[in-house]
Amino acid sequence: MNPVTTSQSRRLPRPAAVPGLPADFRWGVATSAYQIEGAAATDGRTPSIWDTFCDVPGAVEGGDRGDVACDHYHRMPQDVELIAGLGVDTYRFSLAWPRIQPGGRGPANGKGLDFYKRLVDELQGRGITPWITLYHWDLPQELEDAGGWPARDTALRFADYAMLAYEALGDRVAHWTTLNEPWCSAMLGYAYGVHAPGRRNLGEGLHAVHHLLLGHGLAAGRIREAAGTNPLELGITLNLGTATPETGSEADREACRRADGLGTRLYLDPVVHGAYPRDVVEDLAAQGIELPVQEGDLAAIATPLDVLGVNFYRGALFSGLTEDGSPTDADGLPVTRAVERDLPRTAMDWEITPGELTDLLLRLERDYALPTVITENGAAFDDTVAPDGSVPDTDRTAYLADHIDAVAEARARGADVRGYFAWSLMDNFEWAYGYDKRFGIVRVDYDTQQRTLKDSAKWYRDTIQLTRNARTD
Ligand code: IFM
Repeated sequence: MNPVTTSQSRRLPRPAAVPGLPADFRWGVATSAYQIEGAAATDGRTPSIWDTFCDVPGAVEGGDRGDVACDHYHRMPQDVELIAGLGVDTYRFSLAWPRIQPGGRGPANGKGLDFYKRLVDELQGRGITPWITLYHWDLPQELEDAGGWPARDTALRFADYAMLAYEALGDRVAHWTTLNEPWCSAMLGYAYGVHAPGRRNLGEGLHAVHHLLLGHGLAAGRIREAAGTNPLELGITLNLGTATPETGSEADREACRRADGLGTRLYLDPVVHGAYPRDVVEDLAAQGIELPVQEGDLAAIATPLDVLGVNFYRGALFSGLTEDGSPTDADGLPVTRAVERDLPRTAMDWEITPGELTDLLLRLERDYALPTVITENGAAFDDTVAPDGSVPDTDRTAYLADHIDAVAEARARGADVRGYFAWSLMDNFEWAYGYDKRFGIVRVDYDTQQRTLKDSAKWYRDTIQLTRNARTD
């Protein structure tokens, strides 16, 4: 087992100006609705697939659920004050579809929208730019009952919901992200069953991919049309990594092609270039899976975007052989195996690979040429609270420092990276891991709902300020 870093394993980095970041570089923090809001049955909100999934015994660590979470729904003004205190210019949050359009069909729920209008007011009153994500995994349960993302109709429902949200908030909010991490929605939710709704069927997972992308494209097209000449920065956020071959062998390079194909190109090729990657389509066909593409879908999916949101946590090394050297697995399929490296890890057991963020950003620039913003980056560690109440999270601070340096390095080498948002503003409901895994730069005491700035939050605040002050342009 490789080392999980501990709070003692690194020295606390000193805040310093990050060279090479432009004056208009965006600094932010990010959250999502189900992970922080709580108030699951308040003001007309109906259950999402995550409320249902949390009822399944064993689905979520400790039987945790999002009913209360960080109680952000009731503590929103104080939380915005907290955000303002960090000196960030942007706050990325998601709208809860079952709050805005209970059941996923029909008119908007005024009370649900009011919450987000108040949030936008609070943010803008403090000079913070709201950055909205329309879908961060909380599909209304009624739509899952009608077939979920493997069903085409869900894409149409999503576009309708997106318009309800845009009509209510588009006059004041310019930054819109359609989906957060469709790979997770589709593959973790429908193929591997470890996220809501917990289905385990590869074919359904791939149908979900297409309908998520279709929903993205339909929503993007309608938002762009409705925006007219109003300011609009429209994008999608993908979870992206790097795939490095363990050796120069043909088998390892093929494993990387497959990993990159299913993890990156399956999303970015249609979104940016209007076509699914041929090699991935062929690999899927060999497994009897066909993407349910209809006439006009790819044109919709390729609606022009202004920005690509990149969520980066780690890169990976791949082998095309099993541990005992076989090129095929038990089903006779070619092996795509992530190989463990002797690298420090986070509490999620994820390898820490900041240099691979630079590699990723340069590759995105080369192959897709869209401006990027790091819409999530951060780490879970097992925090300790010191006797004086402080949280000396040296490892998280070092993780942030190394990844921000990696962003600056990518910029210096030509990648058009325009912002960095730390995941997450505060500890929250980490999906199937429940509340055990803490990603926040602000600690949440779930018994009292008290928020405490961790050392990483203070470091982030000071780094942003020093970087801004150092600018001469
Ligand atoms: O907490 C999640 C977030 O909801 C989506 N991106 C990854 C984070 C850490 O697992």
